[in-house]
Amino acid sequence: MVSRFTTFYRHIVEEERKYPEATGQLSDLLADIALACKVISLEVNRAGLIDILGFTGEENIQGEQVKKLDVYANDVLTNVMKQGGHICAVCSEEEENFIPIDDKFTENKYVTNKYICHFDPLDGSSNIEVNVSIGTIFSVYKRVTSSGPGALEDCLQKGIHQVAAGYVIYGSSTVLVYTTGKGVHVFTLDPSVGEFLLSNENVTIPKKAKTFSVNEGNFCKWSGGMKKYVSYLKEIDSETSRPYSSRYIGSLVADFHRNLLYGGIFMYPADNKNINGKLRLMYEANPLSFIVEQAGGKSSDGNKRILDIEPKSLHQRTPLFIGSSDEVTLIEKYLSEDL
Ligand code: AHM
Ligand code: MG
Repeated sequence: MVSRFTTFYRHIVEEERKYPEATGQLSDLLADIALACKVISLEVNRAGLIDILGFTGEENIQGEQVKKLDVYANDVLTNVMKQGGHICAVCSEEEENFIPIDDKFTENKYVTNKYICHFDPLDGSSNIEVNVSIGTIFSVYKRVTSSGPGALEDCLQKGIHQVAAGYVIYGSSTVLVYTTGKGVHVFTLDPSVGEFLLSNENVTIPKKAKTFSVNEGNFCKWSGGMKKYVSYLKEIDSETSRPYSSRYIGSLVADFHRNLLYGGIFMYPADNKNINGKLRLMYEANPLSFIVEQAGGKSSDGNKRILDIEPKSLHQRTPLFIGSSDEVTLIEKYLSEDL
């Protein structure tokens, strides 16, 4: 039963307690991410008021140097991660290279930082300045090296090895969704107490979709299979509830979240200009794929499971088809007929 007073921290600690070997580092790391996102949420809400949008390097009315929101979000997350002392490297969509972090020395001994964190600090950049929902996406892996600052091999792991993933949407309210591989849980920020409170536990995505989310402006650049599939979704057929509704915000987190709750498919395919699509494997596709699978949905690059892709570089792009499982299976079929 959903309790009004289950905070995010209490939820993750209770999950971790089920594992006697757990040290608590993962709970603390996730709590640090939630803290950073609360700070970002405040700034997103204040952005219009204090006139900081889009003015990197300029002064605000208090005469302080101000930053663009995406730079601000990146700095907040990176600093909180560095201070927390649970991770040996941070990888951000905003940074070209990963940032290695050394082990910490406390109580006269070195403590190995066990985790790696990837994040897209402020996803939906084209919506930042127009007051449309944006979000933060995060993903956590266990290191594969034994100690010291993290190395590239720690950062470049397949999505299947994630130990936690989630996102925060800064919308009509601020919502945090996470998984540690034991279901998908949703929390809503109560600004009066400053806590994320549990609003929905063990969320599952409907198997069938009624909506599709894609940037149809790119239609002329798509492959034949992709064009046929989207045309199929728009045909009339009462048995399969077609035509589907089209919903596209242009913020992946917001489009994904709606589809997660109501059923739907989000697509960002390859096209003849971007042969690997637009979205990033490590910062966007992998974390959302972990979540969708935990919710009973499916995620694919059009041909194979996203979580099985061997990453070659931190900023690698991938086509993405994610959401209700029946729909993702069907688009894979359409795309295979392209070959
Ligand atoms: P960003 O990380 O620069 O914000 O880009 C990712 C965003 C996603 O949130 C969204 O799904 C997609 O880009 C929208 O792209 P487009 O404007 O090409 O439809
Ligand atoms: Mg992004």
